[in-house]
Amino acid sequence: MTVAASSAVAGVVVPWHRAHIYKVLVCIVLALIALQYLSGAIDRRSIETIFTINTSRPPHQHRTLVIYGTGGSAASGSEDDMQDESASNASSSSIGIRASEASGAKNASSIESSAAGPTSKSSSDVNASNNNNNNNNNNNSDDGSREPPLCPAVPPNLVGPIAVSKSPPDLSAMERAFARVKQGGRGAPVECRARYRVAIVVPFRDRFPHLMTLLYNLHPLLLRQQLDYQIFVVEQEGTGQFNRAMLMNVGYVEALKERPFDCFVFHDVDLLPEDDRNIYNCPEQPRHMSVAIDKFLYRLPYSDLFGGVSAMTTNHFRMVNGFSNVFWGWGGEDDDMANRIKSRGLHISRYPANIARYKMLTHKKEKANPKRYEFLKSGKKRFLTDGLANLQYEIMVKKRPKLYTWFLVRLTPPAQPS
Ligand code: NGS
Repeated sequence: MTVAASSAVAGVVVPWHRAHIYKVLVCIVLALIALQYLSGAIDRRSIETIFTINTSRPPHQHRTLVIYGTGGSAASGSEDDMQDESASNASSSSIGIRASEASGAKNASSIESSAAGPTSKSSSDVNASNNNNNNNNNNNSDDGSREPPLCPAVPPNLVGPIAVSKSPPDLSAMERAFARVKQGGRGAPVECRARYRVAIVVPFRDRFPHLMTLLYNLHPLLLRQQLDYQIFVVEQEGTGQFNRAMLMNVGYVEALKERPFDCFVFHDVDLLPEDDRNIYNCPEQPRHMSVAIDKFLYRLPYSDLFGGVSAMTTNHFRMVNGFSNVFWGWGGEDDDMANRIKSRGLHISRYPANIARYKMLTHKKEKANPKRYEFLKSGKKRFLTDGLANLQYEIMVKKRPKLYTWFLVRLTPPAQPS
């Protein structure tokens, strides 16, 4: 309408001018069409969502962040997209704020405003990542009370790179600092309904200082990520060979006895996340999370690595029959899981290496299992029988200190594997 009117006005001037005005109008229309097309294309690509940190921060802390993942329409970007991005962005330095700008102490205080007690949520919410625009209009619960809205796909209080702290305060100070964490190491947002219910399972023995350091770094990050989470520490009793895989299987079984979880993050006690955009949510495909570790100069040692920190949905973990139980001592159990994943037609996904970064705490290396390559080679014929299917253990102690749920477990070695 506006265009037609202005042409008519132009039409009563001189023909020479009219020709020019038409040209200008055609250019404007073409430019508008191009703009519209481009913005649509950006939406469809949806790899990066640019957003500004919560304005409740002091002005000097306002930063614009780029997040890889699922935000608004960005939700339609799959993890595979992210994985593709990781190749092109591995060395990108365009992202986020510097670690020095977000201290551990600041993170701890930002928890206070962003999270508290558990919320209810159906297990189908694991698929919420595929449908992030589906939300919020129908917030009435069965009894008529008003439920909070579904949390945004991109948590609004993320800070990007974080300064890892390797010297946590003593336990009681830490318990006081994390006022929003509930007994047993549970956290969830109060302002919205979490999209994911996530169990964090930490296989453990003999490294209490490492555990404290991990908790000090992990709780604030998980709270900012608006997850409904619980940390389970599964400790192996005795002094025999450590069996990391079996402890993770026990964590899976015991966590599900407490309540339904959409997914599991299996977390070595010595790895500290360096960026809170490394979201601990439920992956469409099994996700290897500790992509870039300082000890390996932030390079992935090999493409099938699934050790360190990894995430799987409850269904996928069940589908692969959990981890193998035959790997006593260091090494091989994660490679066997990678084989299980592939055998089921799944694949390992990853966030970009400039986000999925960790610092490793130093410790004495465990004795490697001399039979690990042999077991790896023969693994395929045990996939159905060795794992959750033949897991045997005894819970010696179960406790709920403030910051985690703790199991002391006696593992029963499975019958001699073939
Ligand atoms: C491989 C191990 C994996 C282990 C990875 C990284 O060699 O279990 O190193 O280990 N595989 C075998 O030994 C067959 S790390 O240096 O991070 O402890 O996860």
